[in-house]
Amino acid sequence: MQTKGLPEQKLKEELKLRLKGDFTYESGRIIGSMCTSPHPLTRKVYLRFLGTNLGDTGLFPAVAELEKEAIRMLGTLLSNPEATGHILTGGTEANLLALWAAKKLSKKVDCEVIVPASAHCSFDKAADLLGMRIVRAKLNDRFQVDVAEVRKAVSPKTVAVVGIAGTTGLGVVDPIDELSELASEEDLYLHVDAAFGGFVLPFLRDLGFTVPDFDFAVPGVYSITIDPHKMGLAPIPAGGILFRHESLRKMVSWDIPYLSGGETEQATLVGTRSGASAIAVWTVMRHLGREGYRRIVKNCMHLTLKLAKGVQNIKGLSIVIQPTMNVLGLKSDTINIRRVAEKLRLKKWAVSLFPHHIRIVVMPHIKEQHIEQFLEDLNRIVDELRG
Ligand code: 0PR
Repeated sequence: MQTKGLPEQKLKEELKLRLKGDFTYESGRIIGSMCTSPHPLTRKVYLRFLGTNLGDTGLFPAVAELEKEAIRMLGTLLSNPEATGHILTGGTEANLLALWAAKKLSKKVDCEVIVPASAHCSFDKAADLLGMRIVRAKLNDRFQVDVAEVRKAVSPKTVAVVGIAGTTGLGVVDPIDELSELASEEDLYLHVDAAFGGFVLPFLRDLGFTVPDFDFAVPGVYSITIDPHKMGLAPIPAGGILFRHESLRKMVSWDIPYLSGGETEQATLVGTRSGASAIAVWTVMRHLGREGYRRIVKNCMHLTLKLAKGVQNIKGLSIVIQPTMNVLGLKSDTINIRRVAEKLRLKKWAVSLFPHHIRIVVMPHIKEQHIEQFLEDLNRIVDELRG
């Protein structure tokens, strides 16, 4: 840090210059990310309440009440208005809290969690931190977790099973009802990671798509991750954890007696946390309503299907699986998909690369013309590589 401070104008100019090379959502070039441009209204409320702290709820009881209401809205969306939980830093923290609650509930020290092979790396981080062994169960040919494999993996040390509603790589939904049956039989905690799918599946169902039960409507589900900073259009950071019963949330709750607002409790990994996130989630959900999200999801799905069709018309390229939501996998049996991704990146398309496929996520900032430009470039690149 220099001794003398710099004036606002100079810093603004410097920031503009320093950051101008980064990608922006508005350009449509971020086509492999699960985040998007926050809804314009959330920008205003976020800034307005930036200093509020949900780590000291005695000082901000009204913000805490809004967080409860936001959780109630999320719970209602996921078939359980009685669910309790918090707005967190993201899906990583939510998945960590779920496994933490499962471990504490089981009272086991030496324990295991079974996750699908497709599970997000946040489960590896959580298991490592919590001293749990993570067991990855194989997928079936539809890229869902194979429930027979999960059954085989159950041991006396197993405390929890995880199902995913919208996998990171392909947006696939695991058979949550079958996992629930298994978990109930074996008396295991079932957590559903709907970080991405939670803000997509209920609206797809409204639109007439066939959506299997994946939420609290399935009786064995103990907790769900749902991230407003993905398809919820809330600013980063805004993840969400929902527990079926308050008693589960209490598993990860700590009494903090000394704060300036008086005695409080924290059931999040972080202590100090901005109330602006919860306020932004509350605001955007009330502003868009079910109808607003339905419209957004309809458009994303329309463009995803258009892209899927376009890809299938390119010789040498195919889709990994018919998309269930606005996530699409691109693969090739004849050309190296890594080379395709490299060339797309050289053309400034920020795609996401998995071991055997390119992942495209058609978020709300992606418009029709972006899909058309992308398909044009993709066509040209595949042509070149085919030689
Ligand atoms: N669960 C699932 C199913 C996820 O896909 C992710 C992240 C998480 C949990 C963890 O969420 P947080 O990152 O909020 O902790 N999925 C994306 C991914 O890793 C996140 C992402 C976001 C990727 C923005 C790229 C990007 O630009 O692929």
